[in-house]
Amino acid sequence: MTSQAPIQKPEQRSLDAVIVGAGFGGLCTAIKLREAGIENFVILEKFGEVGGTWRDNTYPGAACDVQSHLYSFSFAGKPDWNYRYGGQQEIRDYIENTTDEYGIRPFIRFNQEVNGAHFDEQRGVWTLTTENGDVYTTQHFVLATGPLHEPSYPNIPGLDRFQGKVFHSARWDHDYDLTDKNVVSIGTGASAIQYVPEVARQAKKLHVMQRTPAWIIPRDTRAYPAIEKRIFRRLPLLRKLHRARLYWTNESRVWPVFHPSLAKGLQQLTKLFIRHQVNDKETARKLTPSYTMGCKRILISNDYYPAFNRDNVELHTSGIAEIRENSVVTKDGQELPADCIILGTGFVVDPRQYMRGFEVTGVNGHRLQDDWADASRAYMGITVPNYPNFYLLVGPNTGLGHNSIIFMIECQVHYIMECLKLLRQKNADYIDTRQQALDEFDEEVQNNIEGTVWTSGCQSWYQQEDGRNVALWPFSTWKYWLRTRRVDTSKHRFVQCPATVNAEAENA
Ligand code: N01
Repeated sequence: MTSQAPIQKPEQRSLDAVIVGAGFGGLCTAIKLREAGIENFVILEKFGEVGGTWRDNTYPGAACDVQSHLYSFSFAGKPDWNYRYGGQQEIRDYIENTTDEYGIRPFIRFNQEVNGAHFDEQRGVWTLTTENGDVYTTQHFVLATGPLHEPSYPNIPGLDRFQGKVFHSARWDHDYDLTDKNVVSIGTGASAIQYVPEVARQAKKLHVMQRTPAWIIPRDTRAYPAIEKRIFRRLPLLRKLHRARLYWTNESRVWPVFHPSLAKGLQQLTKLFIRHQVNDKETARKLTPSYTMGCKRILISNDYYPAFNRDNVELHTSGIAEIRENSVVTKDGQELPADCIILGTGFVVDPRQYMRGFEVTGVNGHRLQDDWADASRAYMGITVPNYPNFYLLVGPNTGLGHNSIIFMIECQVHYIMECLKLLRQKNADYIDTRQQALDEFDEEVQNNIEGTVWTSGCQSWYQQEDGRNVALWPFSTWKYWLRTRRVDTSKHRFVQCPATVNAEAENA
């Protein structure tokens, strides 16, 4: 062999990358891999279609609370969004069309639920196994499942005895006709406040079980007229300016997060909105939160509060004592007849829980479940020490309450592509983040969370049970953009695995 010959790896890797999940994150990664000339990858998707949360959440009234021109890829603008806030079907269509437009569908293996991933440091490869027994080996492993995919089912006494229909908001049963039914809806988060007005229009009686009210502000929605769509199509620069304006408007909403006194001011205005929208004073009082606005996610709706002016809608706040065969019993002693119970009870958002059936092992026998035993942590929310070439999308502390998560996903995918570039430049097999880098990053993030509105005294899915916020990015999003432009090489190790070192020695 001459020194010019390509280096033969002793073991061929089957794939350059495996992406788990075909939602926005998986799709973005796939598009950017192809742009970089990498075609030897697959996306493993648990279900039979793309779309992630926008495939699963089909409940009536489902829509995004981030403006469509911003809740879409910067590189795949859509000039003809129908509404400022896209509905579920329009967003799902966007994802499906983008998948086809960028030729991603042939790379997707549907109905492949991954249940394990193991890193072999000798060969520098990940081996992923699936529920149907398939095995994939790959150099890079991107986990793009996101935190909002596993429905959270409440542990309410008697729920399993209920004889009527039960379904979760993310598993809506469209074959079940709610017309003239007695319906009990549990939860008053982002999903419930969207379907409650729709269900109220159909059901004979709707009982809304509220544990904690949400702060809900008006939805500044509007339809884009045909002329505006034409302008956006012909003059993409104007569409981009529109997108930029939406981005900066949303970004300004980060201020109340850091200055809870500002949030308290906004809260006074929202109280007026509630009083204006709800006829009954006592109901309005019960719908008004007692925690500082922004501590839990701020919701937007114009038709949730008015739903309580209907004769067939009743708000219950005492809590649920038990569920019987055909009724729900409240803690203040009312027995509510029920044909159907809708669980608007959110998602299992803690990676330690939603990854419990998914064993991930890194170098030196590290198990992600052990390393995350007290909390999930990732450098920039993307990489984890001892798990080389493993990347998370919308990982710990990179969620948002005030702007578009697609912006964060694009930053993360850019960062991953930078890692891949660096590995090639350094002729290394894997990149492994230094523990110190993660510790410092984590400390910075957690310190910045202190004193924000999120720590002002409420319980939300942003926190794990000990109160630690594991979900949100506590800075402006443009700072995240800046910090993910380049990979700081001092924070990582670039490693040639023994097999490559030996092969190079033989080739020399
Ligand atoms: O879930 P949630 P979601 N007994 O966790 C209550 C995104 N999203 O599906 O507040 C009684 O917010 C719980 O009560 P409490 C968005 O990021 C976006 O609505 O914990 N009640 C709460 O009221 C969002 O934040 C969009 O006291 C129980 C509700 O159930 C995230 O998804 C639309 C209970 C759960 O609310 C999750 O939203 C939809 C129990 N045992 C979703 N357990 C848009 O873009 C829970 N609850 C518009």
